[in-house]
Amino acid sequence: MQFVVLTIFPEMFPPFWEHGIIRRAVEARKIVPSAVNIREYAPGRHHVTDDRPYGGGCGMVMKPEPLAAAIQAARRAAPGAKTVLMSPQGRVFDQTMARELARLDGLIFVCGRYEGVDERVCHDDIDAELSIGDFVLTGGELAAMVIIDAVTRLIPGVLGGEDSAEKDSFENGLLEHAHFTRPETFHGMRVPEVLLSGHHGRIEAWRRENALIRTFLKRPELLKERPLADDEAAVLKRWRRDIERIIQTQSADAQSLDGPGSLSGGQ
Ligand code: 4FV
Repeated sequence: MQFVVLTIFPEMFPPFWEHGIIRRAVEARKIVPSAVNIREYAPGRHHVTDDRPYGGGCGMVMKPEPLAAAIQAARRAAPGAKTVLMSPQGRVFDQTMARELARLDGLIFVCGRYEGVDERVCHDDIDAELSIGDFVLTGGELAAMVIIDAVTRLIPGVLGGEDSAEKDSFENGLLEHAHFTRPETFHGMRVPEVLLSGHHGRIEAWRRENALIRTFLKRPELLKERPLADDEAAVLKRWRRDIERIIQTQSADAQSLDGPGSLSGGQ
């Protein structure tokens, strides 16, 4: 998969793709990334890429001509690639979109700076606007890195056997189960016994239940849309029974405590 990043700070990217799994993907030619300086497409001695906003106001806007020329050149270098602008107005990136993008031949990232880019670039040269979240960055570069990272690890063969995307959070709409490694006891906290049992069936059941409870406790909204598998429904029913039993015993104790003849003598 080809990644072409259009930015006025191309030097930000090599440190990113020269480390870890992304570096391995480059060496295995699973991805072919390049960062291009938009200034190279800005005429004149100063290669100006920004100018004051029409209508006044603070900040600067990125000029359309250098961007359009840089995009045309990138499209020649990466035929079939989708051109995406990183902007807070874009569709918010998530794991579902990461899976979609990982199926493409390539992506051309337009990284804005200042107040943003001239709107006419969006009209002619941009296939989609993407956002990594409802907050404002100083530039689109970090957003491009986030997307390159999340997409690259989904390209078949990038993640070795030891770490597979199948078990990812959000992969099956749930958060991932808890992870433990040596030592067995840390700060008095022991690793759940079942994980030491070597009993793969019980371990797998524990991990599914643990993923369900973590999702229920941390991101309950994720469960709302998601159909429940039979074993998950069984787990939730068992919890509900346990919770109801606790409530019953608690209220029974409370009555025994408060009722006539109780310690409090029913005051
Ligand atoms: C952003 C985001 C983002 C807006 C103006 C760059 C900045 C500046 N990009 N997701 N959130 N971009 O804040 O993608 O040009």
